[in-house]
Amino acid sequence: MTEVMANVAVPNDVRNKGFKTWLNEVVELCKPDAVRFCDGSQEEYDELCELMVQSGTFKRLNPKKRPNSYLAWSDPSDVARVEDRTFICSRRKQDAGPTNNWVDPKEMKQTLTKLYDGSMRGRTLYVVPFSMGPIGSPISKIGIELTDSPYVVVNMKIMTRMGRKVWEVLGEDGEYVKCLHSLGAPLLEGQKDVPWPCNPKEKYIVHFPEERLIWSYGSGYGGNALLGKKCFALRIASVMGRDEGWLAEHMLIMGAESPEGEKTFVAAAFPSACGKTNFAMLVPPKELSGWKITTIGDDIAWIKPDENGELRAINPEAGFFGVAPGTSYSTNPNMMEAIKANTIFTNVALTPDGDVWWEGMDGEPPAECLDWQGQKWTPQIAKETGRTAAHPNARFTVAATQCPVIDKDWENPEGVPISAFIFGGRRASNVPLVYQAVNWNFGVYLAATIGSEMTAAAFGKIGQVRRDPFAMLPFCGYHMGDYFNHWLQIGRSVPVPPRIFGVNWFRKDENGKFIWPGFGENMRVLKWIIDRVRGKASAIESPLGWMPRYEDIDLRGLNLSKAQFNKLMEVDREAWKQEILSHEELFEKLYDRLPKEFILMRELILSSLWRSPEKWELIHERYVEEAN
Ligand code: TSX
Ligand code: MN
Repeated sequence: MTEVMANVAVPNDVRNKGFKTWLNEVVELCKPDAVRFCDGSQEEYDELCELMVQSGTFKRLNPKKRPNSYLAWSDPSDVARVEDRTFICSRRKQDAGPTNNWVDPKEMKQTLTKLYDGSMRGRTLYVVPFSMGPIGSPISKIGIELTDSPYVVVNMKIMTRMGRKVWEVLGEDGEYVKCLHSLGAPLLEGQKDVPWPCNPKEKYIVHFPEERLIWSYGSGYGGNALLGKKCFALRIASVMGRDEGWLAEHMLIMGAESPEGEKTFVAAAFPSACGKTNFAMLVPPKELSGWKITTIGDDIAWIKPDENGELRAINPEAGFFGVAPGTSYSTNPNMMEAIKANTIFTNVALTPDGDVWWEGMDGEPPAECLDWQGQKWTPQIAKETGRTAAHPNARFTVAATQCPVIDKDWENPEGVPISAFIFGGRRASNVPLVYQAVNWNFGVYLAATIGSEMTAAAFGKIGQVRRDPFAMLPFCGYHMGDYFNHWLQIGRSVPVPPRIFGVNWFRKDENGKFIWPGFGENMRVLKWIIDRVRGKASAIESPLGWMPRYEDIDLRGLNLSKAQFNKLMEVDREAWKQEILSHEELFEKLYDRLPKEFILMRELILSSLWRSPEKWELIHERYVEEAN
C-alpha cells in the first residue's frame, strides 16, 4: 500500500494516473468515512454479504433450501429503472435526439455536484474495477464504479468480471468508463441506517457520452445502480460502437447445434415482457430433441466485425439479472436450476421455511409468506386486495456459470459468429409468427419499427402498439436516427451480413387465445430460421419478406392445423396498410436524421401490399401444389 492522498491507501497494483486524480476528486466531494478497494475475491463477497445481513439489507436464506443465497427488500420507492430520471447529457442536444432526456452537461454537473456534496458521509466508498466482457478480449472494455452501496458491490461481483486483474489490463494510462454512484443517503453522527438506503426524493441516472462518464444518484436498484449494465454496456457502449464501428445491442445470444453437429449462433432483441431470457435458454420439444440450445447471454450483446468482416458477438456481462415473477420449471427450467444456490434475490417473497417465492412459480402458492414489503401475505389476502407477494419487477442475480446450458464459448475472447438477427414483439394481431426480411436494409427497417402491445397500463392504453426500435428505445445513448444509419452502415461494410428475421409468439385468435404454443416449441421457428440461413429451407414471398409455408416448418407432434397455421401467418392487406402508415409517427419524430432509405422502403412495402388476402391464399396453395 502507498499513501497517495490523505486518508486513502491505494494498493500498489493501482497505477493509473488519471484514476487517482478522479478518485481524489470524488472523495473530496462525496466525503465518505472510508475508502475500500475491492479485489473481487470470494472472501470479500462473503464478508460484504455478512455485513449486509448485520445491517438488515440482506436476509440469509435457509442453507438447506437455497445455499449461500440472500434476499433483499428494497425501499418501496426504489423498485425499477427510472426512465424519466435518465439523461443523455451530450454537448449538443441534437446528439441525444428526441427520444432521450437531455440537459446541458455543465448545468447537470452543477446540479449533481450539489447533491453529491457530502452524500457519502457515514458510509464507505467502494472502488469497484470491472471488465465488461472477458478480461483482455479485443471486444471488452473496462469500467470503474465508485459506489457507497455494498449491495452494488456484491451484485457487480456476479454481473461483471470484477477485481484485481482489471488494474493490470488498465496499466498506467489505459482507458475506462468512469461510473460514479451514490445512494444519496448520507448518515449523520449516530444516525441509524435503514435496510435499503436511497434518496426517495431525488434520482438521477446521467450519462456524459463524450466523456464516457456516468453519474448516478439516489437509487440502489438494478440498472440505476449496477452501472456496468444498461448505463455502460448499452448507453455509453452504443456511442463507443458508433464511433468505433461496432454494435452494442439489447440482445440475447444463443447457440443452436443441429442433430448433425452444425453449430449456428443467433442474436435476438425483444422489448420487455416478451420472454427474452426464456428464449435464450429454450429447451427443444421432444420431436426436435436432437437440437441443443446453449446460452451466451440473455440481455446484452457487443458485436464487432472481425478482420474478415464477420460479425462476432460477446456477452459483456458475467451473470443474469432476471425478472423472477413468471420464472418456473415450465417457462425456464434452466434458469430454475441456475438459481438453486449462490443467488441474490431482490423483492421476492420469503416463505416460512426460509426460501423464496414469486407469482408464476411451479405448484401451489404458499399458504402464508412475507411479501416483498415484509407484510403477511396469503392467497386469500391476494384475492381480496390484489396484492402480489413478489414485486412484479423482483429480480435474481446469478452467475452465468450456474446456467446448465451456458455455451462452451461464452467466454471466448474472439466472440461467436452471428448468422442471424431476430427481432420480436408482443402483437395480438397483424404480425405473423415468423418472416425473413428480403435484405439487410429491409431488416433494419423491420427492427426499427418493432413494437409491443401494452399488457400493463403502466405505459399508455392497453392494446396500443408502443414502438420500441431494436428494443433500444430506453438504451440508445445517442440520436435514434443516427443509430439506424449506423446499422445501415454496418450492413454496407461487411461482405455477408447476417440474415434478419421478425417473430411474434403472441398472435391471438378471434377468441383471444394464443395460437402459437410458444416456449420450447419456438425451437421449430428457430430451426426454420437456421435452415434459411444455411439455404436448407423453403419460403414464399410475402409483402413483409420471406415466410414459411405449412410444410416448410417442422411441426411434427404439434397439434396445429393448416388453418391455424395460416391464421398465424396471415398478412392482412388493410391492416398492414394502417401498420405501415402508422410508422409515420416514429419517423416524424426522428425526421431530421432518419435514413432516406426508410422513406423509400416504406413506399416499397406499401406498393407490395396490393394482393388481397384471398389471392395471397391462392398463391400459397399454388406453391404447395407445385412443391408436392
Ligand atoms: O417467454 C415466453 N415465451 C418465450 C419462450 C421461449 N412467454 C412468456 C412471456 C412473458 C415473459 C410466452 N408467453 C411465450 C413464449 O414463447 N408465449 C406466450 C403466450 C402463451 C402463454 C401460454 C400458453 C401459450 C402461449 N399456453 C398455455 O398456457 C397452456
Ligand atoms: Mn434488458
